[in-house]
Amino acid sequence: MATTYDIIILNGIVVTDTEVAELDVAIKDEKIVKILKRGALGDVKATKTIDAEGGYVMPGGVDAHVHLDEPPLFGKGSTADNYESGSRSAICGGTTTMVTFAPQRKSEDTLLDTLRDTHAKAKDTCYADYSFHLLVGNPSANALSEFKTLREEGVSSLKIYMTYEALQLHDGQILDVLLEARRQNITTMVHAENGQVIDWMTAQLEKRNMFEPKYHGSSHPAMAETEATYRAISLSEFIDTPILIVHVSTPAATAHIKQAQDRGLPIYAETCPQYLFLTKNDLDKPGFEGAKCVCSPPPRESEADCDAIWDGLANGTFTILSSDHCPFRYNDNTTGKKTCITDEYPVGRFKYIPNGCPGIETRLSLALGEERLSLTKFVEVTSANPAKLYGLWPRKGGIIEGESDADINIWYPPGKMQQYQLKNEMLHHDVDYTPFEGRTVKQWPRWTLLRGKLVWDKENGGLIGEKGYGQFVKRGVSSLKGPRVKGEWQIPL
Ligand code: DUC
Ligand code: ZN
Ligand code: ZN
Repeated sequence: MATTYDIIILNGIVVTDTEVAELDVAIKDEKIVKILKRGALGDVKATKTIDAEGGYVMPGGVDAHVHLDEPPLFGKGSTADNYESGSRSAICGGTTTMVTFAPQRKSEDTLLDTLRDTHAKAKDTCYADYSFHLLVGNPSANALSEFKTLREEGVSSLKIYMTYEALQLHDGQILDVLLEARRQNITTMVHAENGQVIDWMTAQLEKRNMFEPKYHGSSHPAMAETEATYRAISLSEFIDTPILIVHVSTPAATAHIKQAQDRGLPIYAETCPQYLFLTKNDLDKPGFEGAKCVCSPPPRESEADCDAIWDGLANGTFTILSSDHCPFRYNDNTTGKKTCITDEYPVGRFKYIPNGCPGIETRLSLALGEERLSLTKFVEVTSANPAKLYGLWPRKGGIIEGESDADINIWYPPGKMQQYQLKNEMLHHDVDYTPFEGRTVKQWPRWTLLRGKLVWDKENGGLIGEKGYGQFVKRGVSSLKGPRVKGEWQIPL
């Protein structure tokens, strides 16, 4: 008997990280089961047919840097989005898989409790598929001994910090983490900023009564990122284990990364829309407005910095483009940006502004709409590479017959979508602003599928996916390059 497909997508231009082609796609039981030249599917039966009308058919977005339902870690204030609102916002912007953080605090000795608690926050509430990176605040002997179990539980990456009082590890602790990560085939993400430089600059600025949001930028000089990036690369090279430097913002840090990659080291890098679209001018808005763009590292000096980051995406220095969705409400003086305003400090105190911006819903559209990356590069950095780097490939991030989940974005055919100015009220997060307010939106997913189910239909109801449909996805080992030398690490003599 002939197969009845669940959904067929006809007349699209399929874009993956390696090809752009006129192909039709058939979906059954959550998977992509057939991909044929346009028209070659013939007269098949399908429960639903989508006519892409020449629009791009791309893998669903994979956003590998998302903060949801976190306690205060980066200044005063806690994240506005929980797993429900954050994953809803993800789907409405075409991100079908998100990897969020499970944060272990310095006062805790175990990672497995953190993992269990984070599972409880996400279970039955997500619209998008999800996984977790462990955020290691205390690499105690016990925590290190749990890396093996993390792998068995499908968690193959973790993040560490070189700054923030609540999280900063010293170099010896970083080496402990890297050595055990190497043993267990775990990818370590590093927040590379020199915490002592930031603390020193903060004290200097406060001594001079400089408290406004714009001084957040001055307190995080480019040098603090450049130095820490070089140090992180050096520590990784010493242990010979892969790292990913998160949210890179400066041309100088980018150059260190490129040099390391050119030497064949397994150094990966991430950047984020903040560093493509925002500059110091956004921090320097009148009054307290600049707090909306306080994130770390901060938006840098000028458009030339943004251009260097775009170039790094285009030339492959950056492996992935993530949102670093770290949402805090603006008009909120108990958990949001305004927690730092008091009678004594009417302009706030930049050092207490919670660091982070929302952006899970706008990442794909803003980056695609700019048309500065080739189509295949766009898919590579927003879907395929995050999936490969974090052990989700080929189930996520690709359109591969018989292998990939049917996670798909169908975009508007070029020229068909009416352009508009972005407004926060159009978004689905639980935040009262977007740092990208007023930007021109030139593209948006017209339809989004998650595991074969239509979850977003822009013109007919918008969000039609259901809370709880999103599942935890167990991850394997990174399919990008690992250590250069196999076997146990030996002390270099
Ligand atoms: N680092 C992040 O990755 N997210 C928000 C704050 C920070 O410093
Ligand atoms: Zn960070
Ligand atoms: Zn982050």
